[in-house]
Amino acid sequence: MAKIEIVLGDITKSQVDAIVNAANTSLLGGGGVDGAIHRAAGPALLAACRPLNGCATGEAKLTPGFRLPAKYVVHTPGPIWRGGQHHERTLLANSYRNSLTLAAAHGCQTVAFPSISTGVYHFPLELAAEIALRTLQETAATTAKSVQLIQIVCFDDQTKKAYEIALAALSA
Ligand code: AR6
Repeated sequence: MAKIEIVLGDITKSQVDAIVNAANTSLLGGGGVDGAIHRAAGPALLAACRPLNGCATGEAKLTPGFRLPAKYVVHTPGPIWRGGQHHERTLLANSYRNSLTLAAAHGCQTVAFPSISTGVYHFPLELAAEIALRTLQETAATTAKSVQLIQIVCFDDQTKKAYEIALAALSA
């Protein structure tokens, strides 16, 4: 069973087999964690993303990590929060499930995730943390059994606290 760890930091520095990118459906880069990953990986990452022809919300596509310490980047567009009645919860769960399953299919044993959709996409943080951890735990127990370590890399203390609380609730 995979261990789930909540850490504070910059995901572009993560020494794991795969990092997950909170992308948009174009897969052609953006701000936030997406911008940071593209800057750190170098221009070859954009060149690898172009022929993928984008990605639907909740789906996932994989590229090499290029200059990153991680071997792979799994790109997933999370949902934009539009009030909660537009399948946002299901789509966010899909992003986590599909990303972890794709990384596992490429032999990844260690995978790092950012807090998908809780930045400019405005998904409520506490709800996102609960969905993320429940989905990752379920997926690790079923379709991604080879994964040993899942890290949630939080960029600020408030995000870290929300995931710690959600993890404690899940383990209780
Ligand atoms: N390492 C870890 N987490 C980070 C980093 C980093 N280097 N930089 C930011 N975060 P966001 P979204 C955190 O807005 O809400 C992009 O333009 C950030 O503080 O990056 O899914 C895409 O192209 C927040 O907690 O992603 C899309 O258009 C979390 O990552 C759109 O933003 C997610 O914030 C996706 O929006």
